[in-house]
Amino acid sequence: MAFADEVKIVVKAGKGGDGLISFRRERYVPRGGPDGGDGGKGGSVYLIADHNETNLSKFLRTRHITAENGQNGKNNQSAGKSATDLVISVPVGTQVIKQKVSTKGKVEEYLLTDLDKAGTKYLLAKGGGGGAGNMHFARPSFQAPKFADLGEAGEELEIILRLKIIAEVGLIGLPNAGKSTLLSVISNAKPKIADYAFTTLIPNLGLVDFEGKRFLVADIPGLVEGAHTGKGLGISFLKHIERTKVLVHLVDALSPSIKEDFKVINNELKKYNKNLAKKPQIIAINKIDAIDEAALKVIKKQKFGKYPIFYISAAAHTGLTELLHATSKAIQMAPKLVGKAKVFTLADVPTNRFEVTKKGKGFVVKGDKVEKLLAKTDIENQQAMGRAYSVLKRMGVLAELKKIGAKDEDKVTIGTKIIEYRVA
Ligand SMILES: Nc1nc2c(ncn2[C@@H]2O[C@H](COP(=O)(O)OP(=O)(O)OP(=O)(O)O)[C@@H](O)[C@H]2O)c(=O)[nH]1
Ligand SMILES: [Mg+2]
Repeated sequence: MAFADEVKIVVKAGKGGDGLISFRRERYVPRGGPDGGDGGKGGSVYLIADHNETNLSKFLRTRHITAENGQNGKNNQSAGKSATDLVISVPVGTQVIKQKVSTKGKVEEYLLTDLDKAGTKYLLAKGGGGGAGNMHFARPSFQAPKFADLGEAGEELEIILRLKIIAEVGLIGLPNAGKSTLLSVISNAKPKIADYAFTTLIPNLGLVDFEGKRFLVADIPGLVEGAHTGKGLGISFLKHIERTKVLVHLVDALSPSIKEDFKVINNELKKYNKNLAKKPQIIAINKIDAIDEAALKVIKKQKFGKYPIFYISAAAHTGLTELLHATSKAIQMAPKLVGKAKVFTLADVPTNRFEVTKKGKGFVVKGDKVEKLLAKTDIENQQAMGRAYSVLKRMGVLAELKKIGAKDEDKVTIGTKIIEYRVA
């Protein structure tokens, strides 16, 4: 089963349909008025947090997400059809991140949203508005407008989706301790179980329904001594316990070194992030069905610091009610996770900003997005320029130019192109 907790995707919202240039044709009416309808809206792209999604692997196949364009306006004053919006479900805990590479090559990250609650919807890329048809432009003095507005381009961006699973409980322990077995017994998850290490290769999620309380448990596989240096499955999955409230630490009762096993895992946690090691932990010594009374007695003499301990058999379902009870209680007692990351809007990301300056008699506008816009605009084509001006207006470029003194027909340099300032 594929698993992905970080993907880079390209999202393109639909273009608005163009307004139509058309004139009524009726019998006995030689020159009908303009009847070109408006273009429909382009489809927007939304993300929605959904508990049924467990990871981001579906984006490995579809890295490009494109919403449909709105239809062009029709004659007889009919509007073109608007495109349907795309609503894409992602796991709860998906963060939307915009990366910006600075001129020195440093990657800066801007968190745009954290979809940390099921049902939360986020507008990722807005569809373009439809252009107005020529029916709107008739005036008593101007009865045959032979132009219409073009549809707006849809927003387009490259974005990182990064999943930090949100589960109340993280299930940790050495390989083969019985984590998957326990998860399969207490939750709706059906993970693979086998008598060898590294059976589980991806974090499994299970929903527990216990005494009227429901909570998510994440099985974090592949932790071994040296995980922080890349051994086992490394620490790539440890980020998925950062947002858990309680850790259930499974220890194999058949191991000759129970206490060592326990320390190994906690050391790895500490080395990854001190705060992980500070999370409330509940110890569950598993497989007690497979040892005799005397051995159990010896085990029970061992202390594990301040942590509460339960002696269970996941396979024989022994001691599970007590364990779940303590876990459920610990979730309620757990401190609220603090330190919410600062959330930015796309406008905060430098790529989308621009700078205007005065230079000699003219002006200069700098900024990736503005320069890209002009690069793809045929400045000899009036209509294309019309669109460019409307985008420049929407971005606030024209207003900024005006502020620093730009007047009609002043020269404005944007990238390699020189255009004229036009009153917004
Ligand atoms: N006797 C006994 N065996 C158990 C118990 N729980 C799990 N096992 C066995 O221990 C082995 C490992 O169980 P898993 O649940 O796959 O262990 P895991 O911790 O998920 O292992 P990895 O996915 O490899 O990290 C399997 O053969 C299970 O049948 C138990 O309570 N008693
Ligand atoms: Mg497993």
